[in-house]
Amino acid sequence: MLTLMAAAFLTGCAEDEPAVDKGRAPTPAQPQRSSGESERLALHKIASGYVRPTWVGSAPGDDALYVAEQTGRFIRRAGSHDQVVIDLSGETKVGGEQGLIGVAFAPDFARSGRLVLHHSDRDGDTRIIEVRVRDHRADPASARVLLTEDQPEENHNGGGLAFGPDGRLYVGLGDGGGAFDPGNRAQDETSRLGKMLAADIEGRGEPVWETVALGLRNPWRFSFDPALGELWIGDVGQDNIEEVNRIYPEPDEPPKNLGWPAREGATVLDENRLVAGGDLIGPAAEYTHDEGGCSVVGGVVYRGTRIPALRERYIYGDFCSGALWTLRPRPASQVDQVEREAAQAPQLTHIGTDANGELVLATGSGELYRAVAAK
Ligand SMILES: [Ca+2]
Repeated sequence: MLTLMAAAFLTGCAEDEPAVDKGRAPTPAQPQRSSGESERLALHKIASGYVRPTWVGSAPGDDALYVAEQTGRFIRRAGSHDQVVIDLSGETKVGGEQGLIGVAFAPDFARSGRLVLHHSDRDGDTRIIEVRVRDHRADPASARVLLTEDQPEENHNGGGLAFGPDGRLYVGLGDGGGAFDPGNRAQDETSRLGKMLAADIEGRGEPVWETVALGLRNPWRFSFDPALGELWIGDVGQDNIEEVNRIYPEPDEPPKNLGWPAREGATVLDENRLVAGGDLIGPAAEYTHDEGGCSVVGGVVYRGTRIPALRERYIYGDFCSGALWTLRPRPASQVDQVEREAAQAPQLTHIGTDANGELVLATGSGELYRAVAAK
C-alpha cells in the first residue's frame, strides 16, 4: 500500500512538469540484460493435443483450467475432462498471429459469468467480445461487441487482455503490421494501433476507450501484478531486441510513450519518429535475438507458494527458443537479477496461473505445462 500511495504522490507532482517532446526526451534508465543462469523451476507436461493453444489460466471461483485454441475453441479443463465453453471457429480467421488470441475473466466472473475474448473476425480484423457463461457454456450469438478495429496486415494484431486493479478492461493492440511500423501508427494518437487501451465495460453501452500507453509494437502478452497494480508488458521486437516494460497506469493522465518505432528496446532507430507526447518509458529488461529468441511472451509476477525460489519474481519467455527468464522487481520501476532459467518451453505462447496462483504454460505445439520447484 505504501508503494501505491507513493506512486499516487509522485504522479500528482508530475502534472506541473512539461510534456516530453522529441527534442527533450529523457534517456530511459538502461534496461537490464540477462546476468546469469539459474534453475528455480522445472516443467511438468500436464496435457497435449490442443490445437495451437494461445492461452491457459483460471477463472475466479473455479478450480478448473481454461484453454484457448487459436482456431477458436475456448475449453474448460476439469481434471482431464474437457468441455467447450464457446466455439468461435466459424467466425474466426486463423493465421500466424490471428485467431482466438486473448482471454480475460471479469473479476466478478463467479457471480456474473462475464468472459472477454479477443479474436480475429472472418476478415482478419480485431473483434473483442463479452459473453456470459452459464453452467460452463456461452452462446456466441449473445456476444456483446466491446471493440472492433481494422487490421491492415495479418501480423502484429496484439492479443493480450486483462482487467486492471481499477476494474477496467485493458487491451493490447499491435502496430498493424508490416516491418518498422510503416504508418508510424504506434505514435499516431488518433489510431488505436500500437496502443494499450483501457475502458470501463460495465453497463450495456459502447465502452469509451482511453489510451494508457502508446509506442507499442506488438503487446502479445501482458499482466497486472495485483499486489502493486503495475502492468508488465512483453513487447515483441523487430529484428533484434525483445523487451519487457513495466508501467503504472494512471487514469486520465497522458499515455506513457513506450518508444516504438523510434526505438527498439532502448536502442534508437529513428528519433524523428517519436512524434507523440507522453512520458517516454524505456524497457525494464531486454534481450537480443542472439541471446535467445525472436518473440517475447510477457508473463506474470509469481505470487504462488509451490516454488519458493520464484516468489515475487517476474517470469517471461520467448516463443521461438522457448527460453524462460526470471527477474527481481525493485522499487522505482527498476529490476535486477535477470537470469535465464534452465527449463525451456519451445513455442511458448502464454504463461498463466491456476486457481492457486501457480504457473501454467501453453505452447503452440499443443502442450500445457505446470511449473514446479526444481529438484
Ligand atoms: Ca519500447
